[in-house]
Amino acid sequence: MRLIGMLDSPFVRRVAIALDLYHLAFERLDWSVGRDFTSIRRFSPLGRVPALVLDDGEVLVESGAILDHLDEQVGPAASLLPARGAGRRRALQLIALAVGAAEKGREQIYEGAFRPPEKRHDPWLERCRAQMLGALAELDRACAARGEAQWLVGERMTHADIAAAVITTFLIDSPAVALDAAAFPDLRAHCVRCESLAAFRATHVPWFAPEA
Ligand SMILES: N[C@@H](CCC(=O)N[C@@H](CS)C(=O)NCC(=O)O)C(=O)O
Repeated sequence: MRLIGMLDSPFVRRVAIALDLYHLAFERLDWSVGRDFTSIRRFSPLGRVPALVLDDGEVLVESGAILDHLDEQVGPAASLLPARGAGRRRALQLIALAVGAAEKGREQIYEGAFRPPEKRHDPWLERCRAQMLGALAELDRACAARGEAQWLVGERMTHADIAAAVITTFLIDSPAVALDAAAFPDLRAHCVRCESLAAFRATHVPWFAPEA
């Protein structure tokens, strides 16, 4: 398997962490969405990462769809997503909030990276920031509400824990967003704890600014 995309993308990173935790061998193509746009589009017509190229050449895109395939490969006992019921719904809800917050952060980053400064549209940036902060506040509440429990859903780490942690790191690291994580103390504590684990440490890279 080949995973296309750089690890400063939280979408790529959550797939890389799951591959590691699942002990699935893969090669990573460290392609930038700016510099390597043409190469990425040879595999993914959207020109987005992550894309996962399977051994038979099939290409999967969108982190959630890629993880769905990996979960199926490892089976329900090892899967990082509950198989059914309230736990699955809760995990998917938290993942949607985390991925949505990262997408709203991404919009703020791309405004500076891809649009000329004189065309910067502040109302759009403010809207994205408000949406991102709303989702983060909900994730912070979820982290607070679990009390003494180690993980956000059930007794084991799920994709929700991974997504919440990596998007928080992404939003803190990106200079265009520069999230003040002190505003979300329980989410920040969750992030710090996850980032201390080996699979997270192995995939944390310095911020790499996208270029047009
Ligand atoms: N919802 C998508 C988001 C993927 C995404 O936005 N990736 C960014 C990199 S952080 C990208 O490819 N951006 C290039 C572009 O959209 O032009 C996922 O979960 O995979």
